[in-house]
Amino acid sequence: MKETILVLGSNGQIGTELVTALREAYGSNQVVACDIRRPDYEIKNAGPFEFVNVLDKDILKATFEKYKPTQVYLLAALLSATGEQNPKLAWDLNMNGLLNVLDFALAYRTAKVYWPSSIAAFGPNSPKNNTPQFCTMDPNTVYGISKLAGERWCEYYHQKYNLDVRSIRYPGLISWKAAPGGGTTDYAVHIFHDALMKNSYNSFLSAETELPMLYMDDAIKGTIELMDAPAENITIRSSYNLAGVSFTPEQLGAEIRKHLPDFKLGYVENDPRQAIANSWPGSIDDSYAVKDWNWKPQFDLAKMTTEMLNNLKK
Ligand code: AKB
Repeated sequence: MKETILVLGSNGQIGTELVTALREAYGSNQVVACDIRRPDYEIKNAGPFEFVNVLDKDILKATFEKYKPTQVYLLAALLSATGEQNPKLAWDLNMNGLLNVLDFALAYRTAKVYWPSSIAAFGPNSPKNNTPQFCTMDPNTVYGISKLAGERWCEYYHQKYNLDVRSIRYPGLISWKAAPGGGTTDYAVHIFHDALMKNSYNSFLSAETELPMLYMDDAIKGTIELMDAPAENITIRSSYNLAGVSFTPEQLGAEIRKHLPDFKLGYVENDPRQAIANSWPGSIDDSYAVKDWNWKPQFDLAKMTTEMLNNLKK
């Protein structure tokens, strides 16, 4: 069957690379990039683009009507740090955007829906190390609350209406092609840019703050592998834990110093993102993803650091 794929929120950190990967796999014209703004970068394998605000039901409906998508990826969201600056907007976009898409996916018989959750769905009373798939989840950011609620809605639509919705709890995502947009893990991208430009960086998270992270190539690979897995293998319909590599700012700084020996890493105190990071896991148990769809990341800290520096240098 010929696939037609909508990527909603295509201009963001994930969308930018996911659209390219999906166009390579399915053909440029089969993947419709949708966002509230035109992309300001040159898209490789350019294909169709639509202006879509996921909160505008008329436009969203018209887009489903026009393309009758077989797969939809909903990536439009406000992240953890930006969400705290505008909690009501974060709730509205993250929650109502999801419900609108789930409803149109049902109405237009979309075969598969992808929606990302996050490690932000965990909270201060979740186990910190090797955080399991099932445990106490008490997020204390609006973003985290919306992700946990969204997970419950995804499972609900699957159980009640048999909608094939799939999801991953992304850790911090590290990429060089598109900038991250307002998250707590963004330091791990900014550090590479500043290392190359200024040979120094001031981290807004403290030296010993360990967080789970994933290189973007692995995130895209995992996302497409999950979407390609046979439906009967998918045992988690809320959202899968996914691990890549866990590190602290200090460990990342030491790795960068292997390439740039004079790199200086300083720390900014009292940044509000520290409290958010403190409420999140340090590392993740992703055994369900390993068992259900053979998840295996390709990038460790050393390989990721080399790739980031080499690509940003170009
Ligand atoms: C954020 O920091 O808000 C995101 C996330 C972990 O979901 N990168």
